[in-house]
Amino acid sequence: MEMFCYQCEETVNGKGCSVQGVCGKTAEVSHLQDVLIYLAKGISCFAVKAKELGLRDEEASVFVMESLFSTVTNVNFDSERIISLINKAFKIRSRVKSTFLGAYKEKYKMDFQEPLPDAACWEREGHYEQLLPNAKETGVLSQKDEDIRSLRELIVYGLKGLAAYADHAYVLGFKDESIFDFIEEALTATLDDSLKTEELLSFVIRTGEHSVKAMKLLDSANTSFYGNPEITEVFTGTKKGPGILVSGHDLKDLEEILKQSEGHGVNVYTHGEMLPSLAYPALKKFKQFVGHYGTSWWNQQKEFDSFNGAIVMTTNCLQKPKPSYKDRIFTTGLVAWPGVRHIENREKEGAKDFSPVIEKALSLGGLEEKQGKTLTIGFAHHAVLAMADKVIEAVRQGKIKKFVVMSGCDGRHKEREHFTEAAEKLPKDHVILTSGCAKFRYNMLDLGDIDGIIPRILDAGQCNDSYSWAVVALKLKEVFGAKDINELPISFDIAWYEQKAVCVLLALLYLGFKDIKLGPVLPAFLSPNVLKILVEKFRIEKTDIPEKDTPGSSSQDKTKFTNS
Ligand code: SF4
Ligand code: SF3
Repeated sequence: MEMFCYQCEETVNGKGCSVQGVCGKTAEVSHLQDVLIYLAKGISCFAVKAKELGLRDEEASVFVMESLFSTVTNVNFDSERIISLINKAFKIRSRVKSTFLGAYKEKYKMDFQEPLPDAACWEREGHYEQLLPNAKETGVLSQKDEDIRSLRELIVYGLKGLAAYADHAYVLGFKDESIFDFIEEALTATLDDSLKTEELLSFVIRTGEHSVKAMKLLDSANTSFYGNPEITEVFTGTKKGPGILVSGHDLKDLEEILKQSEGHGVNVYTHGEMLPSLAYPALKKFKQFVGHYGTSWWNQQKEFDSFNGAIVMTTNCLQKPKPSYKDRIFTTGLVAWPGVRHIENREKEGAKDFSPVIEKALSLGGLEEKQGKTLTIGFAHHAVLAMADKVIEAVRQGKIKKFVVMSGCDGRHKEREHFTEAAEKLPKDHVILTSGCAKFRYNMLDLGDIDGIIPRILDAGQCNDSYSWAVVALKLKEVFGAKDINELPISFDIAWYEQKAVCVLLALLYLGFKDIKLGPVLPAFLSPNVLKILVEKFRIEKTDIPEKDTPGSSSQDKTKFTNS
């Protein structure tokens, strides 16, 4: 069965996965995800029209958001789960449609007559037999114009990342209706054949605008619930005894695991993107929350194999579980793998039941004591702004010549060694601002500090905490009275893998940053013409490896903020 997906950095030959995903996605799952996104667009089309008549359907908006999130790379690999989402999508689309048609008739005393896009009408309800033979009609390649396809997919992938962040905030009770509205408006725009390059480009930038909103919303949700991250030393070895390893980005899942495992004699560790949770006061207070184990997602098969405890994947990035740990890994939320035990969603006010995870950890005999290096984390905007005077003084005195934002994702490609080498080679007066799992390429390096006060690697947290670097940049702009944010001594070398990084990139473009380096390779979904536009408008460049390009070695001299 053929498929087509080119949404992530590891796509086959930098062109597209057409037989099976490098990520482990089967052709069947790929087709089903295409159908789900198509139906989410159809729901959005009616939701936008219903809102014009003053009618909102929050359940539909949340469903659209979660459908987008479910199709982010390395989230859901389970056909049965996606089919149940598809069947729900048909029901929701039909409900939103009849709400709209009824309200229209009542208002205008006539039936709605305008033509509708295919995604609003496409009907293949049922199981594989009905869905799969027709799924190609809904896929990426159904759009024949490669530039329109490229812009539409750029919007959809940005929306996927944005939806993931908005969903994490929603789980904590934080929502912003303007984000729901934009997601639906933008998905509808990707069905509109009258929209050409300029109009679609404006949706690309507006996706960046709403990405900033979503990251800000999630920042408010996380800090309201768990406090502002504090500068924290993290143990990266293991303690003797039973353990649970929690990976992904969902802090509420982690909080419930910590509450439920208290007093059971089980230690809890973070993996991958969960590392920053050890800096939140309301999470780090748990005595059994002992530290961090391992590195980033793509090392999980090796690292989970040697972690003799229970493992919970709260979001991406999940890889195919090896038989050696398949019976001790659990998924939850939107994450799924066929045959892997899933912790079901919470009912309204209640908590998820993580007792099977705790029982599994206790049954395994536990881990051995192992030493590990200490990591210092917790440099989100609150902590960095608290030491703003010192940072500004260091810039004025020329002790810090440049900040290099090296945020984003990690991945398997060998070219990513560039980020380690680049971090090692940076001049001693350059400070790395990091967030996301990209940091695992250099966060164990001893890069020292500036004046014994400011570490040369400041880790703000998860990929969504890239928001912190926007806050810090805007503060520096204000303090130094810069007219343009690009005058600041900040450069960007963004590592991308999946669609959350697309959301972060679009957020930076919306904020006006230029000369962003993106690597290790440029997205396959950017057609030559669309890439040309992005290069002309935003001066985006591919990260060069490595002698030609040391991050921070921008052609522009940005040293005018020093006193000397
Ligand atoms: Fe391929 Fe990436 Fe799509 Fe997976 S998400 S099928 S690796 S392009
Ligand atoms: Fe990493 Fe998946 Fe993107 Fe949250 S865990 S940054 S790749």
